[in-house]
Amino acid sequence: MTFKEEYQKKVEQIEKLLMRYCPEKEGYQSDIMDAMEYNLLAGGKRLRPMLMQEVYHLFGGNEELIEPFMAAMEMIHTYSLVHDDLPAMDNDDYRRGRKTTHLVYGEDMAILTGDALLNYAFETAMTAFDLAPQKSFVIGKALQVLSQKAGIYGMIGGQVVDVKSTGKKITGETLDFIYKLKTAALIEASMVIGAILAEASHEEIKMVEEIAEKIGLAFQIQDDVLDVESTSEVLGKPIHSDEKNEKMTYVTWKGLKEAKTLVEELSKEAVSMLESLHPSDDFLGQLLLSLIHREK
Ligand code: GRG
Repeated sequence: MTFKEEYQKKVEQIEKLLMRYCPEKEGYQSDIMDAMEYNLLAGGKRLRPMLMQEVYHLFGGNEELIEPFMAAMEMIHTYSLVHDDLPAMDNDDYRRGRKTTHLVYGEDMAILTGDALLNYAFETAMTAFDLAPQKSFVIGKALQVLSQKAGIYGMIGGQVVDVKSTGKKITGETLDFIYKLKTAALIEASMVIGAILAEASHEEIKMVEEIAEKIGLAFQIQDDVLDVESTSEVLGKPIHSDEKNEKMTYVTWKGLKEAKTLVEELSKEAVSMLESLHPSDDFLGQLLLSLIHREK
């Protein structure tokens, strides 16, 4: 099987898993389940759950308890997209090739959909206690990482500085802070949770976090590159959104060529660190390298 075929197969497996973890549309509040599903099953690269699963396997994990965490991670990522698209934030009309939630369900429901996805992510992750009660300690540790990396010391913290910096000239240091928190934190959480649940050692978990930080930074810089180089048809969301929102990016800071070089350097550093940790994992290494030239 080629890398592309293997990737596609894994995406399909993750989509089936997400379908299983979508809440039933029932009760007077069924509109919220409908809006959650509209977003969760809208496609997307499924990168975060895939990274989590690959790292889990890398350290020998082979149990079901990873699944609720994979679903929870995609729910948190999806909530952040729903809220980021709101009129009060980026005010975007398209996401993953579909009309954004506030345009389909109204702004009030879009706020609630983000809230619901965030809360349901934790309800979902905590079902791991029922699947593997004997692993309660590592499940608790994984929940700690999930909440911290999504919160004020992670993604939300990064988004706060991003919002506050809009239209302002910021330093490269501030830009790095934003990228490490806004984007890298969830990628770190995904990979670290895979390692924690597979009971990797403390040193291994630290190394995975460092690898993930590099990947997260490279991923955001590539997002900046795509915002100026791609098309809205390929991306499924508007292009030139950074310019519209008056945001400084790596492309405006360093220029397109240097931004691309940095994506490549950071990704290759991450892969060589991964090889020193586990020389044999072909798919994960290829997945990380494929992100350098990703087109969406
Ligand atoms: C609103 C609390 C709050 C946070 C929003 C993560 C974020 C912060 C906003 C989303 C917009 C954005 C540019 C985020 C940076 C990370 C990023 C590039 C997200 C898009 O992730 P992909 O490319 O999306 O993995 P798919 O659709 O493929 O899952």
